[in-house]
Amino acid sequence: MADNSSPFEYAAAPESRGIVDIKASYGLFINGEFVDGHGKSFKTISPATEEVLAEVAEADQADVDAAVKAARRAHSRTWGRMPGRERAKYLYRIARIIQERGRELAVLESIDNGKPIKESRDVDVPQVAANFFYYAGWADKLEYSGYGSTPLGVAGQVIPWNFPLLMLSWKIAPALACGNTVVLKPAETTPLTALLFAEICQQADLPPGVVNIVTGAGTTGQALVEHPDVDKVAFTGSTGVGRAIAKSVAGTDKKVTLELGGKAANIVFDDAPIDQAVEGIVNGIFFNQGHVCCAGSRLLVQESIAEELLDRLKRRMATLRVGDPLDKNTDIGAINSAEQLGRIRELSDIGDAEGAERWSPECELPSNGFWFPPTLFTGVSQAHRIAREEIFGPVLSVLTFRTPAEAVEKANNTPYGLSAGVWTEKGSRILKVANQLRAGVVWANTFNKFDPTSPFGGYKESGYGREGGRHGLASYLKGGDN
Ligand code: TAP
Repeated sequence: MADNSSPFEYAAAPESRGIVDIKASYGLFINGEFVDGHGKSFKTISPATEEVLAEVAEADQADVDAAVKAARRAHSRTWGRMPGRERAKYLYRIARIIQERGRELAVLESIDNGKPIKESRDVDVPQVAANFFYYAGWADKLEYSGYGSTPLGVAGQVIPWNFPLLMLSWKIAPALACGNTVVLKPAETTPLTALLFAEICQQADLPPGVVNIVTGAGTTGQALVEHPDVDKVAFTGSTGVGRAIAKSVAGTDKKVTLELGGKAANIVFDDAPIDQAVEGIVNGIFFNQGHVCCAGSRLLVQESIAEELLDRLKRRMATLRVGDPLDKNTDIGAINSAEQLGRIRELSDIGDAEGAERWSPECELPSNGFWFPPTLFTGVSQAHRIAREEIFGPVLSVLTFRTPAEAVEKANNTPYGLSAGVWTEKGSRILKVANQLRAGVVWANTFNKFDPTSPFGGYKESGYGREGGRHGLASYLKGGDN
């Protein structure tokens, strides 16, 4: 048996590595307990230093079976029968503990993922708590959701490494509010905060089996989504894996939600407030190292202001600090893995080879760990791979346009359809352009704004189904669409 004592301990020094005590090894969280897996284990490392943080169990088929069984039992015996107002109390309790342990969660997230502490502390963790508060509020009001109030049963949820805790909250909070139980697999490179969340479930006295966490690689995820006793599959990740999952569940009666990739256009018109737009562009592509499915990775700027805007953008980029994720002044942290760094380098090199012009401010990168400087490419045409493919890193492709119609045409010229941004002083133009953009979310004079009350999701190869808001309940109730 794995050690069942708290895997993390508070330490005196706030906002430092000492705030969390990371154990040498972790088991799986099944039926309310940390248990050894039957399979192998893998190492999770700090992307900023490459040091091994912990050895984590890799759940095999037998472990996934045990987790699904525990979830099924909890659904039929406790959670699925519990009145919504009682479920709400647990969700509120979890939300409050997340707030209380916010620093611990933020530090651990930054250590395991590489993201800057000011983002994990001020964006990720507050949003995680907000999602649990929001869906706690729905638990006793499901009859007003428009999708009925009958849960599906057991949800198998698979999440990526870019927002480990936030994606967990997007998945677990609505599922539980609706009366489902869950088995969640975090990404292989970022398992630690999901395991700390498991401990929070214990602390909140959540009935055993309502939340189960199975760590592991893609094969663990595959075993989970293909499990015959899973009623609902919720996946966030790459379009390639999403497609494989859609095929594997075809012909079953499982409901499926897929949140996949993106290649968002951030469109700046000549009447836009330029300084504000520059901040929005920086936030759109450099937030979370650009590891963001809805990142504004294609800047479409109106030709008449392109020179001035790029000039200001470069000056702003030169102020960005790349480095230690735990330093409060860091703007851009570590790239999450060697593999992801390889992908970013490869696509950027392809950008060079295709004739685009690469620019990065001078910045010294740490010698250990995985790093990539904030980068922009000008002279990009729509045919270039850096304008078509998701780079998922701090790399911006800049294209220009002359007319609004051309901007819309270029923005929609992508197999993806997750998000877009529009910068203009004209309200009528915002409404017109937003209507023409084929994207699940369109931000106007802002970017990367999230709120638990707003639905989020894509069109085309960005997936289907919505998470967040009232619409997010549809995926977890019998009366919803998917
Ligand atoms: P993926 O490689 O697709 O991995 C996502 C998750 O699926 C991971 O937990 C992964 O495990 C698991 N997985 C891999 N193969 C699987 C299989 N055959 N069956 C079931 N699960 C499997 O994506 P990623 O590299 O982690 O994340 C980056 C991608 O996610 C980007 O394309 C990005 O756009 C997208 N993303 C989308 C959104 C939304 S909301 N649309 C949000 C965040 C990220 P391992 O960790 O072991 O590989």
